[in-house]
Amino acid sequence: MKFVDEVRINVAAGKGGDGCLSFRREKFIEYGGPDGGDGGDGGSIYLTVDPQLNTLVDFRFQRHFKARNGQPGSGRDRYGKSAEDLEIRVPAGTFVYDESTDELIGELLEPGSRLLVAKGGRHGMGNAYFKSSTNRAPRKITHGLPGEARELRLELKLLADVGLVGLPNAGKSTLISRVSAARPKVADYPFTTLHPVLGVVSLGPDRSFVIADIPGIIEGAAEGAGLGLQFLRHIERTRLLLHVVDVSSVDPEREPVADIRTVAAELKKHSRQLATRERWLVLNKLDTLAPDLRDAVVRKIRSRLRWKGPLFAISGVTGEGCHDLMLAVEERLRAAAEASQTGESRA
Ligand SMILES: Nc1nc2c(ncn2[C@@H]2O[C@H](COP(=O)(O)OP(=O)(O)OP(=O)(O)O)[C@@H](O)[C@H]2O)c(=O)[nH]1
Ligand SMILES: [Mg+2]
Repeated sequence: MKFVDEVRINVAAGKGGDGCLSFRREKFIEYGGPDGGDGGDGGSIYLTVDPQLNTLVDFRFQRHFKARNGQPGSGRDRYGKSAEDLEIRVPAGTFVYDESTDELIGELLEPGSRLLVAKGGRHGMGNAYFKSSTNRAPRKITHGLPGEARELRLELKLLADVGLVGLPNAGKSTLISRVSAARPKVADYPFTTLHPVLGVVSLGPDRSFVIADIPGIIEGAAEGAGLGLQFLRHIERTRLLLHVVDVSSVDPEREPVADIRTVAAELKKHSRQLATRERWLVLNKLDTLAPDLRDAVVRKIRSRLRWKGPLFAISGVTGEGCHDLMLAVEERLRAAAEASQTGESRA
């Protein structure tokens, strides 16, 4: 069971620009004084919180970060330009460790937090700097210093955005394996999943969310039947539930509808909070139905339940409909996050 998202990244700050060795050369001035300027500072690297992010998966696409070097100084007392600092965006709740020493460098808990992780090298001095009353023509300069470089380990304690609920064998673990890197055990007997498993669904940079696979729920679970409802606390803080339903071999006249009601009733017994949480129906194992029957089965379930909410028909085994479902989930989560943000800023 892994509740922690973890990545290793390399950061290298920029080197300071060297000081310049130069003397004024102008017509009619024979011994011009030193005019070599100082270099610029190398860019530093900071981590900052981006409230839109909720996982570290984007670091799978990019692991190496390098800030620019400072420019060297030049003649005529011109300073080199300092390099801009580099900001790396991470989700709130990220803990930052130095990988080689295991030292906790800092934590980024709230929007606005900023942490220096690699300091840029200091600039070198040009020879103009070393001019003095005793040395009017110094040939001395200093070099810019190297920037700090290190390997960081970022850790984020994951909170699930989406919870999978359903009867045992409905195909919850199959679905999470299909859409994320999580690999819970899948088997054709009930209660294969004994502990919640989290997976990160990544649809591209800045478009990811966390999904939780939990054990199946059966009738009487609130009273302790099966594995009980204890594990539901793991999905208490999700925004959305995907209710996975097996529509395969069972009699389409009645079973899926009864199954759906059973799970809904148990959720209600557990907490009002979960019972009223936004819940989408995911009719699974579509591949087992003859193509010309599928529409009818889906329509029948919808009408018998008088279901007004979102409903998807998928196959976790063939993958049919899974990507579209994830896209819709991501869109919904994004809209919810934006709505709560504007709500907050108005408050
Ligand atoms: N044909 C077909 N079989 C599926 C599909 N999804 C899951 N299965 C099968 O259904 C059985 C149960 O799948 P799981 O993913 O373990 O179900 P679960 O909901 O996680 O079950 P528990 O962990 O016991 O609650 C396995 O034999 C799967 O191969 C599907 O889309 N089509
Ligand atoms: Mg399972």
